[in-house]
Amino acid sequence: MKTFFDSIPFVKYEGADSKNMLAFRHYNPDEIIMGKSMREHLKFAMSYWHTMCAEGSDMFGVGTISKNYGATDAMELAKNKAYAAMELMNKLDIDYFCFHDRDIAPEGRTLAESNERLDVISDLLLDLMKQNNKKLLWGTANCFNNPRYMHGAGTAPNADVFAFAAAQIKKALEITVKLGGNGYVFWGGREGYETLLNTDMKKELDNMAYLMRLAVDYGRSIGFTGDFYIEPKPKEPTKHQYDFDAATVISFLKTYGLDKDFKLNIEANHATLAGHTFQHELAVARINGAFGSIDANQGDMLLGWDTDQFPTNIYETAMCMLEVIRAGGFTNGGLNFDAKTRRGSNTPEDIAYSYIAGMDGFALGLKIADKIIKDGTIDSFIAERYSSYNSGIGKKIADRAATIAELEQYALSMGEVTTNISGRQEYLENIVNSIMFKG
Ligand code: XLS
Ligand code: CA
Ligand code: CA
Repeated sequence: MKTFFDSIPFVKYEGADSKNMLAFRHYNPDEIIMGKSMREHLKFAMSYWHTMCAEGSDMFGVGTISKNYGATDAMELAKNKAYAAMELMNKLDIDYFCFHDRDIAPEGRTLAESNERLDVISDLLLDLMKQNNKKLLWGTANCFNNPRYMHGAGTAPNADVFAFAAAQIKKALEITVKLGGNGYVFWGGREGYETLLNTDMKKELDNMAYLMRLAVDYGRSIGFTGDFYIEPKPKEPTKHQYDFDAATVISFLKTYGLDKDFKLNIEANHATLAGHTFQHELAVARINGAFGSIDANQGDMLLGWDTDQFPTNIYETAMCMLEVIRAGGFTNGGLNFDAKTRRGSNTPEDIAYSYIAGMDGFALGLKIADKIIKDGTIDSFIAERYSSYNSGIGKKIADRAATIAELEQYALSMGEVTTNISGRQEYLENIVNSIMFKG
């Protein structure tokens, strides 16, 4: 097999004391935690778009790292990328990847040509996946990059654009099924609006839901048994993204009867852009039975845009893994590193350092979440905090057996509430610190 990452070794677990920064300190794939290996708990995936494609350009400058893999034409590039992807995943011990249609094969002059290119590259990927024991976590269609999608895809005011998007999604679903993917993502790229002076919001939402319904029906008809996901994001590129946050998306799914087929793909950076914590978004998904998959990254609290940084904040990974465990773990989903190295981190080794940091970050998060659960203080504190619902008037409320007149009678005879107790936030924060850090 052609090789492209000669400076990156096969990364192995060496333990917390290792000085080798091209080794895992905490991610020990075979270590058993709560009855499952870390590999099974974490289900790491590589994002094809950032890792294999993006060259570090931003609106102030061109790329700083080449991702042309020695190719001289677009299809050779796509093929070399597929080989390079396998090599990198092997070296980093990553089992899964995620892609947009246009990440794996370049768009052609016509839809037919684009589809032929997808056939060629997906044939190659299928072979390479078998040889290298790699799996597709989820696929998606890039319905936001091409100028045709300037006003949206499923929400476009132009029916021809809607039809084109539907055709593109149909093909992306076929490729996802062909490669054995267990997930298909809708991230609403340009599904939103800038001004109501030119927008019929109701028509756009109705159309977006209809496109999803068409995708579900077609996907199921060709044997896709996995999960469809919506990935919430509040802004960027449009001012008002329709899939603002988990609660908004769940309400949309229920309104349009799509909640049986769709779960959520929660991205950390999108959560914070919506003014929520990552943990909040995961909890909203979980309590609504919509927890599906995760785009693992982090934003910068000082920047108001989607920086897609590799996740190294251990408080965040720990609280995330606590939610994943509470949700019963991943089924079809996993942890996709929708993350990129900073523009100034521009060598192949930086890609390895970044993934190692992210994987170790989540391995530590998993271990800490396990300790928090075993320690039990947090869970029993929460249970105790609501214990007034276990007896007396509280039990009646919990059983939904109280009348409002009875509650009035109870309140009148009580006089004033004298039973409120401290929420002990700082005490609990210190408990978490004492579990995380032994000094
Ligand atoms: C962009 C999104 C995107 C989706 C897949 O902000 O994170 O990359 O994950 O289309
Ligand atoms: Ca994402
Ligand atoms: Ca993002």
